[in-house]
Amino acid sequence: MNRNVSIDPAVLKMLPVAREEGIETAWDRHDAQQPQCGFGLTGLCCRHCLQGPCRIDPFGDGGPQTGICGAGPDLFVARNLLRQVAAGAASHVDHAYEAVEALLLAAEGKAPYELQDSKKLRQVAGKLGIPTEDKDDRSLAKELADAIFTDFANHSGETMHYLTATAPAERVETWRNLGVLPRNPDREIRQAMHQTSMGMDADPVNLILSTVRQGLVDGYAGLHLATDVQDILFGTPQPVVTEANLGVLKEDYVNIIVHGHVPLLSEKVVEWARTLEDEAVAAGAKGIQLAGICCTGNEVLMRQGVPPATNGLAQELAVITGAADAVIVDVQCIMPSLGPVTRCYHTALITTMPIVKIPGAIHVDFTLEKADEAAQQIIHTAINAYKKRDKSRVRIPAEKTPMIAGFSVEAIIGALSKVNPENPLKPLVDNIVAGNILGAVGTVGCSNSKLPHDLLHVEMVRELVKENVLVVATGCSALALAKAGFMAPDAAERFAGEPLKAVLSAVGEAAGLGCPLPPVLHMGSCVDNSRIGELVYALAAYLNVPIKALPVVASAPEPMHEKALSIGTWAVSLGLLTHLGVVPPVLGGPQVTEILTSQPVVDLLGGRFYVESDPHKAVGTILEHIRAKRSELGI
Ligand code: BF8
Ligand code: SF4
Repeated sequence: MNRNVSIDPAVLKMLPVAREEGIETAWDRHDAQQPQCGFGLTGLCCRHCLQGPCRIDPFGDGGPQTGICGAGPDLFVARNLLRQVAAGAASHVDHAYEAVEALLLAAEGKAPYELQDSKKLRQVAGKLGIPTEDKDDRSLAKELADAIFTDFANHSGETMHYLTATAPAERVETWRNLGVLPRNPDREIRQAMHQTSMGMDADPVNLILSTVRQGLVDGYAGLHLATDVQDILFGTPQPVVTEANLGVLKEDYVNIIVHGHVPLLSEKVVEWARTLEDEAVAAGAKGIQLAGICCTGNEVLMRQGVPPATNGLAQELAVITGAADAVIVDVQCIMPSLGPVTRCYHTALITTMPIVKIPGAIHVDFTLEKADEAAQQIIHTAINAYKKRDKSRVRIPAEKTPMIAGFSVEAIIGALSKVNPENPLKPLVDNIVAGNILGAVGTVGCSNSKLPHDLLHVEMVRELVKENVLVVATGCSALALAKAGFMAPDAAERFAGEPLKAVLSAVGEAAGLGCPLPPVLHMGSCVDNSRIGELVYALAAYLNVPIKALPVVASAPEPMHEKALSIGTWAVSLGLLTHLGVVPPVLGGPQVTEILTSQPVVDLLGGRFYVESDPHKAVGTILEHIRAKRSELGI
């Protein structure tokens, strides 16, 4: 493993420890996979029926050009892509569905969750047209949950209500004209599986339109829905100060790591860790140190100030510190390798969901009704594991970086309203018009073993903020940027161009933050890309232009998960230039690649995909796009 694997100093310290301990990591397994299969990489492998696998020769030099059924390269690629995007959407929709179930049970008093944000409850109910006056929170929450469930039961053929209630009218019209509006999220995901099975759709263009529809399913029945409901249940984030990276683990504490995506469990773990701290002290520890990995980590970071241990690709290293007493996982982005790696240590790996079991893990059945019992059992298991910790194997790297998170749209508007109470967006827009803020980029998504870990996130953002581009971040991208110091109190001073720095200082001071706003605002987990959406809708509405006219770009510098593809598809469908630093498996289909990355999709949706793995070139194109949009707007 001689390549540049990561720029995170904690990772670079931990990898030799892993080697010393004889433990394989994702980077070792990445190397063992080389060279990866060219058919798979280009999307030219089909296993959609038992006559296959069929493969198409990507170079056209004599090998087969169709599968056994006659499917050609663009059809292979379009079908595979639709399945991937549908899988990404399914992940987010399943997540959101559980949050709505929790909302309903909380409203009925059948599950131990509060409705923490009455204002958000009323706002979300209001957008769905539910009258809110003279209703207590519980009955309104029940009505809201029922109204949301009607989308999932919708057999009318009408568009999903949550989408029309949330998305800008201009977008809804565009999508209506293309015939891509989703009806019932479950029905659309089912149909995508049907449409891509053997002997079905043979038209790559029609399959791409269905892919766009899946992007909308993800955006509205996944991202927006999950964020809205989670804010109602757990509160809308406000700025919190903490630290990021493996150094947040503490030698003399019971270290409990929450990992996965859905805060229904992790919020309870945080609550009970605080309540049962005395038991940890009785076991000889100084207390309980909580830490997060991946997006459930982001959820409890945003609302509870729990420090993130690291991002997805480095998850095994948190265990290899020898100091993780329990790793509690719910769903998504959980490497199966955590089973064998935790078995090398005293670490209790605790699975909690019926659809995520890992051989060797302790399974604590998490149900909404008995959430408190499950969380208590988990904390007890962690404290017991702590008692078995081998102190001689503890190797916590010192790295940790101060950070500010918690920038929901409400928090951003709250800070701006200290500058202009009547019209909070005005200072932001005025500074964009004046060029103090050149534009905005949302950096989102994962880390990917194909690239040096964190490098693209960090190098791109370093250049962007120097060029006075305001960055908003979510997911593992946000965690990479936090670790690298872009969310620290001194980040504006260290990284931002002078005009941007002046704006961030003025807002930070007015908002009483005690420091400038960081040039990278942490907006939350991957479902919280909905928050970036809300901000973009608000800017477009303020300027009275379509989203595609804004000097705004989306970027997933190191995408890994299928969810990154479905979020990216949603971003393109909003009208945004959407950068990917890793090429998805589409290059084997020239027509599909052309449609997704060039004028045809710009004509239809206003946005397009743009793939570039060189961070400097990517920033060049992004800045060019932002400047072009500015000049089209006449600013
Ligand atoms: O939902 S960024 S590796 S943790 S998929 Fe997973 Fe990717 Fe991280 Fe968050 Ni998002
Ligand atoms: Fe081959 Fe067609 Fe079956 Fe795919 S669906 S495996 S291309 S025969």
